[in-house]
Amino acid sequence: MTHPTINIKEIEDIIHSLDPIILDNESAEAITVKGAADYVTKVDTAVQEKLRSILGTKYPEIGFISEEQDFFNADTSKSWWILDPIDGTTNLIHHFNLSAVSLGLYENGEITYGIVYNPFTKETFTASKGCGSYLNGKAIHVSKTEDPGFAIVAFGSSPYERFRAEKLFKIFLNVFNECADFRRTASAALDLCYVASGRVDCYIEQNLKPWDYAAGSLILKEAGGDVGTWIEGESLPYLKNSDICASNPNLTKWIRSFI
Ligand code: LIP
Repeated sequence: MTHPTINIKEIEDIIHSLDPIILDNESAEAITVKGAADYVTKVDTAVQEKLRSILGTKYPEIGFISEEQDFFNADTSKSWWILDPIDGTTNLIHHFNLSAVSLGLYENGEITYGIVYNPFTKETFTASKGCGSYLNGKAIHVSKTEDPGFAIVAFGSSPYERFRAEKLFKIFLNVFNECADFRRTASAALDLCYVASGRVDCYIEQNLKPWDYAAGSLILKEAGGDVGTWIEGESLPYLKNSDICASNPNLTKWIRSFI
C-alpha cells in the first residue's frame, strides 16, 4: 500500500502506541457527561491530545478535526485528519471491549486513507484509496449474501437523539421482519469495518458525525461495499454529519427500500 502524502507504517505504529492510554481502566472510568447518554472519558481526551501533537508535528500542512474539540472550520479545500479518539465511548466505560480509534485522511473532497483500531481485540482495519482493505495486514472483502433472509444487519439507535426513535424503530422492525437478525456494536467505525470484513451484511444509522464514518467508509468501499447517505445518489459529505447506509452490493437495493 502506498500513499503520496503520509507514511502509513508510521501512522499504524503511532496508533498502536496508544494501547497503554486506552487500556487504563481508571481513565476509562473518569467520565464527563456531554449530553443525554453522551459521555467523554479521560481516555478520549488523552488520545486526542497525543495524536493532535504527534500528527501536528509530523504533518503541519494537514488540519485536525476531532470529536472532543469544540469547533472545527470545515474548509473543504484543505486536507484534514478526521479523528474519533474513542468510537464506542459508552462501551469503553462499560468494559464492553468494542471501542476503536478511528482516523481518516480527507483530501480533495474524499477520504484517501483510513485506520480503525480496536486495542481490546488487537484488530487493525486499514485502507488506502485504490489499494483494497486489510485486517491485520490480510485483505478483507464484504460478504456475498444475496438472500435478505440470511442477512445480519447492524444498526445504530441514535442514543443521543431520542426524538428519532419512533420513526427509526419502525424502520428497524420492518428490516427485522425480513432479515436473519440484528447486531448493535455501538461503534459506527466498527460497524462499517464489520460490513467490510463480511461479519455483518448491512449497517444503517442516522446523523453520524464525520469522525464516526470517515475512516470506516473508505475501508468499506475498498472492501467492495456500498456506502452512501440515506438519499440515493447523494455522496458522503465527510466534513458534515450524515445518515449512513452501508451494505454488500447484493443487498443494497433491499436495505435501501426501508429508509
Ligand atoms: C457513537 C457511535 C455509535 C452511535 C453513537 C455515537 P462515540 O460514537 O459510534 O455507534 O450510535 O451515536 O456516535 O460517541 O462513542 O464516539
